[in-house]
Amino acid sequence: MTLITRKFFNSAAVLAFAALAFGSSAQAEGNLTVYCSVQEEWCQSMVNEFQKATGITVAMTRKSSGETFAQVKAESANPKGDVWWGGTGDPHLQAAEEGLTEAYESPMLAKLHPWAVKQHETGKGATVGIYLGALGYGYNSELLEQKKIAAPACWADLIKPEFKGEVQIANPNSSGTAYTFLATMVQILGEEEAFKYMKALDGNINQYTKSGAAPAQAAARGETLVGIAFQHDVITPTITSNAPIKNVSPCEGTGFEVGSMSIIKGAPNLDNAKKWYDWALTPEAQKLGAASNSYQNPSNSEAPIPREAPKMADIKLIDYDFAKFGSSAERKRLLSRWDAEIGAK
Ligand code: S7P
Repeated sequence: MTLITRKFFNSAAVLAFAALAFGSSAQAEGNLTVYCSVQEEWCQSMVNEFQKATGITVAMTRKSSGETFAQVKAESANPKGDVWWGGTGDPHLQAAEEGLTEAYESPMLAKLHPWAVKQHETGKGATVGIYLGALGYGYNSELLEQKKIAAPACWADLIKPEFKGEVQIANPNSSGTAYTFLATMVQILGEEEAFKYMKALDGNINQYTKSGAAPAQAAARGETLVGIAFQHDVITPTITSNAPIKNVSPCEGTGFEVGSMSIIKGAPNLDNAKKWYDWALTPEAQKLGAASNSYQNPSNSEAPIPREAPKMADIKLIDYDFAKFGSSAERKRLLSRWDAEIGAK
């Protein structure tokens, strides 16, 4: 063997050893398709860091929770996605009940807060909690002053005549945020009163958006006075661009989400899906939320709660019934009623 050939074989052996020992990202480790339902910046950062950590190549699509549920269902005969990461817990529970997602017992479960494990149990192992966030709304304080309207503090304020054309929310079919709002009002007021409230609110709505966070962003830009959204989405524009948007925790109390993750049944890359699942439950991965300006409470008990995050202990949270409002029958029924009485008008 010449010196050059020997050198080549030596360095090849070193490289092979390094790849085995450290899971070198230089080596192709296969692929993974992730359906992501949080904000694009956080989705991208998760993908980049996972690729660096594992060498697995990730194809990611960002869509709202209701839209992703519909896509996973539509593709169920020939699944294209491996993991659905993020988005409100109700449609993840519906997917679990309808057999669209796969049960998985991650070794990381032992590290999670009880509310995240409860989501896993409710979904019979086919989903898990990854973050917690409370619903609320934001108003643009400059517009409020210009329009000389008293600051709203309750859900009831949003149906007052002075808010006509001033409120924005997403459509609950596409958006997990807006479905959380619908289910929250049903739990606070009872179903009949809740639908009366939704009709009255409809008179004040200027636009039903596709994405749940869009109304908060629009309020921050002054395109609507009020945007109903998760409180962590309301505070982001103040932090990133000092926008004049004030966060409201409604006086009657409010619902919340257990943002979730599920492995898609029939995932073409099941082993890599499990690798993503385990990694996404580590404190290191969960810190990427706040680093990407998303301020939910993470599910790993060793992951820090971002100091900017709305304080859950200060919010009057209802005892949201995830088993009921995440069930297939209830979600379908409430959305059909909303379509018939509000959306179809
Ligand atoms: O922006 C983050 C977040 O609020 O978005 C998720 C949401 O379901 C996706 O938006 P849609 O309402 O459009 O479905 C939440 O889970 C998450 O906290």
